[in-house]
Amino acid sequence: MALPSPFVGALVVGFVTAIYTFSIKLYRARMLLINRRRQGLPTAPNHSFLFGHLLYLKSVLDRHPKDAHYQFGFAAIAREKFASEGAFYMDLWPMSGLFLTVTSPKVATEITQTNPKLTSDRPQLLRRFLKPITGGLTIFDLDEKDWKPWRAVFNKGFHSERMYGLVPNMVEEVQVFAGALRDHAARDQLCFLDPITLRFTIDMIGRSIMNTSLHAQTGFNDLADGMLSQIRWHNPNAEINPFSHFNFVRAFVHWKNRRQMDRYIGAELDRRFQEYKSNAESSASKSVIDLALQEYLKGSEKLPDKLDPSFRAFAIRQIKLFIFAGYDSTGSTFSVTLRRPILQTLREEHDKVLGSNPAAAASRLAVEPRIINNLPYTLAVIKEVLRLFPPAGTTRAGKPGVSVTDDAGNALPTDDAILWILHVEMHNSPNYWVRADEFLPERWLASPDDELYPAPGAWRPFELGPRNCIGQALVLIELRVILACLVREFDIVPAYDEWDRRHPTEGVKLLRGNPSMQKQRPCDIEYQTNNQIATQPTSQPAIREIRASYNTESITVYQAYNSTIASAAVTAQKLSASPLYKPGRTTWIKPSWCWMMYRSGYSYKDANQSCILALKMKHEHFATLLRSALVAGDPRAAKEGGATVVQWDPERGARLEKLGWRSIQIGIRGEVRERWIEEWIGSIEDVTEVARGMKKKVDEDADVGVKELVRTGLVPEERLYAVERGIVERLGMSG
Ligand SMILES: *[C@@H]1O[C@H](CO)[C@@H](O)[C@H](O)[C@H]1NC(C)=O
Ligand SMILES: *[C@@H]1O[C@H](CO)[C@@H](O)[C@H](O)[C@H]1NC(C)=O
Ligand SMILES: *[C@@H]1O[C@H](CO)[C@@H](O)[C@H](O)[C@H]1NC(C)=O
Ligand SMILES: CC(=O)N[C@H]1CO[C@H](CO)[C@@H](O)[C@@H]1O
Repeated sequence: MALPSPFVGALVVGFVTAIYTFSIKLYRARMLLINRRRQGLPTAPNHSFLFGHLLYLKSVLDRHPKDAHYQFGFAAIAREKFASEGAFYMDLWPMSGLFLTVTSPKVATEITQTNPKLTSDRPQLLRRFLKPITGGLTIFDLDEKDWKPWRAVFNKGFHSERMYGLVPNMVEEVQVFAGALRDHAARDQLCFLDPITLRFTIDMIGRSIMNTSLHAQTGFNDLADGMLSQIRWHNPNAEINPFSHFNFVRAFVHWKNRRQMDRYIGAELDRRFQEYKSNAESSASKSVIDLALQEYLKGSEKLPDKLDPSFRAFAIRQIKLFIFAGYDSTGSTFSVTLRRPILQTLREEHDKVLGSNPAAAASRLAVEPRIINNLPYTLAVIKEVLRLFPPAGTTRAGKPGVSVTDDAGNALPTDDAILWILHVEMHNSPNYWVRADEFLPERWLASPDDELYPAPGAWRPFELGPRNCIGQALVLIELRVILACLVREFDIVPAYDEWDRRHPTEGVKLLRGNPSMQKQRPCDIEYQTNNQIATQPTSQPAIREIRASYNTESITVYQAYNSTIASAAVTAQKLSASPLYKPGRTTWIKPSWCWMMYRSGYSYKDANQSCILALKMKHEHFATLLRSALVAGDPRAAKEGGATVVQWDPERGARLEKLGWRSIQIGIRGEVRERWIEEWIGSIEDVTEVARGMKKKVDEDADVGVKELVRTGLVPEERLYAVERGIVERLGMSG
């Protein structure tokens, strides 16, 4: 009996080869570190031949809170073992490779500013980290030769003088954000600042980079929500863990989001290009992409019909990178700033420079953007926050034969190493800062003979040298605008202790005695006492706008049915579950709760409408519905085969009284109706009891208002829901 020996033979040979290759690589990786240790250079302790420093790193990380970024583990090693060198090697092969972690400003200066062999090239590792977000190379991770011309194209767009022209647009977004904070303040509940800040940041970036309103704060948008999903699915450990790429679900989600974002940005670019072509001189927008486009096309004899595909593809990736990087730095910085307790001096400066009425600050900034340069203390606060909480570190690729000199005078070869400048430790180290742990904006206003005066090169949140952050002027302007508009209206109080009391967990909670290094901790937003804005009524809605209850996942709409149909639908989580369910030619949905109450008489009016169902839909499905919709009676409906109609009925109050504006009713018919019923309804909930509870409360308490009903959960909170620019007119909202 003969075995299929050639096959087994091949298998054995393959296996032996794999082991052999692995062993050679392992040996080579480990010897890199061992050789450096033998030369007496600073290398992390507890190196193992099999695992390198992976187990050691794990044992250090185990001393930290679970949700802390791994950079804090590196920071702990730097502080405990290598304070006098300011740099050390660590062997993380096969996860990444040999790291040379740098915390000394002197070494960092050599790497990013003074040694031309090191200043410009990024390690491969960074590409692995960014690829899921951007889909390819950008000016952030290109090698020097390819990077230079692109940087020049984008430099023009980010020139600080131009940035002031963007302030009026920024102010508009800040107003929307202030509205969200006001909602939270009125509700008097703990909330997470990060999700609202993140959407706000995306809107800010949309305005400044693309001159577009993305409405991420108030509704669904392909680009904004694609990026948010991308970030949710992004694995920050991808930098040190190549195996994270074997998650196929993640790979699919990333691919899908990327396609969705690319399409959106691509269409926007094409529009800009056509605008530019039709009138190159008058293009008024100062947004980064417009200026980059002008710079790129400058000097072309004759403009091509279509945007050059290679520029287009690069610009798409680049814009995604700006959004990602901007969200990370602006969002987190500002989130931390607002949480600082000592804001009194800041408020006094704003009173003095912007006038004593906080409500007037926004309009003042919009007409006089350069006034932010008269806010030195505000800038000092921002710098101090960026010192204590730097948003990122930086990396460069080591080069054969090139060394750097550490604080103890050792020459450290950079060959084969990833050079990582660790801002968190450099910015917080008592070696380089006086009273390093204290939040002291004064140090940024100190004179050079003051001991608080910062040491040169020790503050590098935007890095220094040729590959510094291209967006730094934008970020510093944005943050000042935000603080100037908001600090006098709100107090944002961290509620970490209360959170921990309510959600007790095992394990370490504090990082260097400080909880605010971690994300996802809630806070309490309150109005600043004696505030003049707080007493103003919130503005009245426009005559026609969509208001709905929604979150990042879905939007809620209502319908009423009789009990047979409703209970079958809830049980099966399918609207058509009951055989008695016979939708009419048109089935109407409604995002306004009070209008549903009016239509169904709080569920008491009509036995056929005695059960109120809340149907949740994904934003993308809701957006698809609206895209094909027309106002009832629009003559275009006949031509297009009119699947969906909308109607604007007078909105109702809690007592079903008519209000001065209108709310939308959407009638779904034809094939779309089938899709909606079968595929687009995400979940079905019977909310009849809420309707009846509301009626009871309204009947019993003549004084109760909507705000109180919202607070007690009898009326869902409905907020402005922005629609895509292109369909405003079709929906009859432009008049
Ligand atoms: C490192 O090794 C020493 C002894 O060689 C041991 O005492 C110590 O616990 C180890 N530390 C870590 C973090 O593994
Ligand atoms: C609900 O409506 C269906 C058809 O419209 C009817 O056959 C059924 O009896 C009704 N159920 C109740 C409880 O009224
Ligand atoms: C409820 O609907 C059914 C079927 O459409 C109809 O026959 C019946 O009269 C309706 N009942 C009421 C109270 O309107
Ligand atoms: C949506 C948006 O921000 N549009 C702006 C584009 O740029 C022009 C010129 O600066 C502004 O007037 C628009 O408001």
